Amino acid sequence: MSLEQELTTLTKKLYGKTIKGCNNSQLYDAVLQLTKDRMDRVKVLDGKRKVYYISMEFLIGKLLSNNLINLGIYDELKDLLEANGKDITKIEDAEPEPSLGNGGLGRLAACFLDSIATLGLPGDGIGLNYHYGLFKQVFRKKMQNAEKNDWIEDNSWLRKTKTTYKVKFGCGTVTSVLYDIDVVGYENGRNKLHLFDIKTIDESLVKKGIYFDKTQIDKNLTLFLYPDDSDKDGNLLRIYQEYFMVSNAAQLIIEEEKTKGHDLHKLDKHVAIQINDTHPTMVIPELIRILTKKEGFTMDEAIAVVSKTCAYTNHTILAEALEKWPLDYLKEVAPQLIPIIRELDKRIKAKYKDESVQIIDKQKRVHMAHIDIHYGFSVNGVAAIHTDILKDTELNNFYKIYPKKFNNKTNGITFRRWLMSCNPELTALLDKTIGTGYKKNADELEKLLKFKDDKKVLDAIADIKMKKKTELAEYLKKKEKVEIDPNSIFDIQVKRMHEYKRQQMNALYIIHKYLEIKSGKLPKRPITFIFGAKAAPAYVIAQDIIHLLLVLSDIINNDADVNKYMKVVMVENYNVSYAEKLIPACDISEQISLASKEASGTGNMKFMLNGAVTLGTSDGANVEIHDLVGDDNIYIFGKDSDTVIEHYAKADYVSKDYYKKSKTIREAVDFIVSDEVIKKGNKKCLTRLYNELLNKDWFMTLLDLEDYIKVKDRAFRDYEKRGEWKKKALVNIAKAGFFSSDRTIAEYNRDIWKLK
Ligand code: 26V
Repeated sequence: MSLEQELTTLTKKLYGKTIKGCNNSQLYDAVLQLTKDRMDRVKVLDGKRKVYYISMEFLIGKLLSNNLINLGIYDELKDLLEANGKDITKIEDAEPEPSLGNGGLGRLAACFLDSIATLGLPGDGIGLNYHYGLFKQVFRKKMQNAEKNDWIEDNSWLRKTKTTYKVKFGCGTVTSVLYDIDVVGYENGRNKLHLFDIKTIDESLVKKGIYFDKTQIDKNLTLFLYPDDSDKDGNLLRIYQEYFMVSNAAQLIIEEEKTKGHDLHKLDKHVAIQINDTHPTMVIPELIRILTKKEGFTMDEAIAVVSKTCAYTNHTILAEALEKWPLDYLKEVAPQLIPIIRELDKRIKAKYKDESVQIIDKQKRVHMAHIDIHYGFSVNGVAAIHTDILKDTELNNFYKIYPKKFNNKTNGITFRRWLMSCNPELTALLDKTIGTGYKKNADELEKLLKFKDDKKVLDAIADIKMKKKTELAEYLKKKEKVEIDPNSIFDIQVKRMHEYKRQQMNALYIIHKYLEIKSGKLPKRPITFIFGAKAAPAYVIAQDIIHLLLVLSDIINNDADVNKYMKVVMVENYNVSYAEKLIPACDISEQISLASKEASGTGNMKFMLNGAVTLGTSDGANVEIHDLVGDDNIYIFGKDSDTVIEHYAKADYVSKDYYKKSKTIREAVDFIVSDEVIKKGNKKCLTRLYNELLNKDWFMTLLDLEDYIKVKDRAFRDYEKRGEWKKKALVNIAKAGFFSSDRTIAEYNRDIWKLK
């Protein structure tokens, strides 16, 4: 059947209408069904060994266009719809964005699933089906409000399966149900994303905003991702979610192995389990428990085989994100795991006296990462500098014990979504200029370097940038009610709101620029500063930074003397779909974390691939971007990670010293609590932020502020040398091939999973 016949049959069946007669939302339903039918026909990937990627988050974004691209029918369908007077992008708009992730870790998991299938490797994701996922961000009175994100519709990518398991908690047993989402690779086979839910979920528990009774586990377990964990009930719920996820994962993996007729004593020959950060760590004791209690293994046998099956990825060195659960909490959630965890701890204590490598510490807290490192076969960081910091500092004592377990896997991004889907214009230009080979082998992007002095190609890239900036300006006008000038420089910082990412430093630059303009020093070209970020609901200072940005945007955008030269836009509810519009339109990519703190970053790679130039610190994958593009094609500033780590070790950073020394810094910081700002904002929030910067500044904003201002001003000046800037854009695109997640996954497979 032709695509046209197939779609018409569906529109007739679903709505009794022709393609022309359907509206966009009806067409979305029909195209969704068509895509699912087509995916059913794609071969299921299999092989000797299979990887299970267990993660609390899968930030998959909308799936329609990605799936159509991977099935190879995007263009055909687009033309068919066009012939019927329909616009495929309008149909894509009808899809709700799944809310199953929070930030980099979750988006990475989604890119990885795409690449695993694209490389033809057998590998499924395992996670949870959060009904309201991560909260929806709404701005009211220039503050962030959190609302539930109701993303699941009757018709969706989720397929309810017959699989159900029992999960036993200290407080009783719940029954799970499994939903699957198919994952098709780019012109390759099919894997699955398994999302577990509970049968007894009760959405009516959520009364207002994102508040609900945290104690009714059998009703609330899969309502939200990262529910507020600032109190004990919140912590417990988090542990319930984690245990629920891994208990289901363990049961599913063992069932699949038995169905295949595999000997569980050889689990490691057929299965690799990738533990995405410490959240799924309990899969280790849970598997050991099942093998010893139900499958007749001795403890030694179970520990040996599980240790050869599980591998751990570390995504952060931030102390507050490294999970250390009180043993009592674990006991309340999963008492059956306690004897296993104690046994694992006992064996380590017998071998090593060093307290820093033990599993249960003196305060009876269980260090989840320590379980992973001792009882897994691989520990990887996510960018070269991050892995070095793990080896040399954070996990040095473990590295000394297990040097061979440590390895680096620099993150990557799927080019299907972050180039082909979000920037079809650039994709078409690349196809025409260097051929289509780069889609399967991203290194071929380097062929573009031959055109570094080709005015036609350079202008074509610049024209595409202008088109994407114009499209974004139109979108922001509708969505955020703000008018921005596509001829201005688009300077963009989009990522989770966190002090270590230093959005507050960008805000201080903006204040500095505002004061300069007020005093008559005008920039050559207007600048549009764009932010997008959600702050964890319990993270007060992060909320304050959002407030400051919204207040600045109000003051600046409404000041007739200034708004000709600069504007500030904080977009509401930044998510994957927003990223797909912002990233292709960006000129300057802000990657300004305090060196040593951003494990990798992946936004930096997406911006680069779309021809933006990075303004960043020597942190995470910025370091590798710098190495690839060279000094001329990136703007690096600030203190390096060694210096920062030394400041922490010596505890000698005093932000007030920097404030006292520099008039520029003083003026910018003081402005936060000036009458002008307080008048437009909330005094308590702004004063709290001011005091934080002045008296604590844990992430050393003021340390790098002057250098940031200097280098950022240089970047803005260089933007005026248009010919040279266009070359920078071209080099960034050409060198982005290394950051394809196909490369990353090939490395995971070569060094860790060994699937084929
Ligand atoms: C996030 C949150 C946010 C809400 C409150 C509780 C909580 C606990 C844990 C986490 C996970 C943080 C780990 C994370 O997302 N790391 C990021 O991983 C990316 C992929 O490797 C990497 O590019 C980023 O640099 C790193 O920050």
